[in-house]
Amino acid sequence: MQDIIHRIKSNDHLALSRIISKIENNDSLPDSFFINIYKNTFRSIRLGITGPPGVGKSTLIDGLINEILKDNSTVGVVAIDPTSPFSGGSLLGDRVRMNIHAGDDRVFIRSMGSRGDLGGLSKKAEDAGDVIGASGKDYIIFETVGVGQGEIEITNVADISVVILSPESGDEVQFMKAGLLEIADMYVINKFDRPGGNRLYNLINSMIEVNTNRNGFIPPIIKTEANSGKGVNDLFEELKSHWSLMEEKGLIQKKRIKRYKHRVNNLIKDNLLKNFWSKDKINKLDRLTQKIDTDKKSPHELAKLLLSS
Ligand SMILES: Nc1nc2c(ncn2[C@@H]2O[C@H](COP(=O)(O)OP(=O)(O)OP(=O)(O)O)[C@@H](O)[C@H]2O)c(=O)[nH]1
Ligand SMILES: [Mg+2]
Repeated sequence: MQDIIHRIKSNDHLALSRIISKIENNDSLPDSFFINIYKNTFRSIRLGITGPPGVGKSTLIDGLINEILKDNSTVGVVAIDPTSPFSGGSLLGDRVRMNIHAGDDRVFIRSMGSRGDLGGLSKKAEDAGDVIGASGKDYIIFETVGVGQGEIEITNVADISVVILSPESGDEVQFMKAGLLEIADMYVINKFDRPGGNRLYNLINSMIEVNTNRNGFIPPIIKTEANSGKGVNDLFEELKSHWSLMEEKGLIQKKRIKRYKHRVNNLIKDNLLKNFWSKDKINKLDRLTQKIDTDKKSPHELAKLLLSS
């Protein structure tokens, strides 16, 4: 373990990949691993990029990677696919990107599938973020397809959440209803070359106004054409200044504390549950649930019984 920790801290991408596979597969890593790397994890800026399928998230992230490199910084990308039970290491598009940057120790790209467990995915993403952070990357970008509640939770792993929409996605209102309006620190209208960009801009603008963002400032809206690269530099500059502004107002710290508490809470929950379910209790649950038809015992009663046994 000491060896792999050392390799991660020296930015060995193979070691990063190995450990992230373990995280993805639910192979338990000792607490000492996370304790050991923690001090190296929090200098990275964590960006969440969320939006409907096909809106141009990956293309935009490619552009951001170039901007980050031009800025003499380094980056790790985690593409999270909640729809795929497992990624096998990479999604098709991401594999292409990985090849482009293969051998470049400034860029680490990785996909993660859900293994059918959306709830656990944000924990995995957060752990993977820590591993990448420990390698010393300046930025960590999480790409997630956002349509439902589970995905929104994933966006909570970021310091800044960017919501991407496009004029052609057509489901932008639906999408906003799903709660993304509450989490967006910034909006991007990608595919601005397509008709309807201005209409979408006005729509988002009016929705932001009625919602007056919880932290007293209005999320910017950036227009991009990711496949030609237009606007990508504006987006990067805006991200940097938004980061400074949020940090100055203590909002990054606030988010990080919230995330920290959430993680502690989940770790305690996992730990308590693991200790709770002894063989005896599992057997007891199996036995008692055989007779639910005749016993008519409510789940509440059964839970109480197990808790007190
Ligand atoms: N016209 C136009 N097409 C774009 C633009 N940006 C991306 N595309 C195209 O849109 C398609 C989807 O782009 P991706 O970057 O894969 O989109 P995504 O949001 O990552 O997709 P998923 O990860 O599958 O949800 C590709 O064919 C891109 O070339 C743009 O600004 N304008
Ligand atoms: Mg993508």
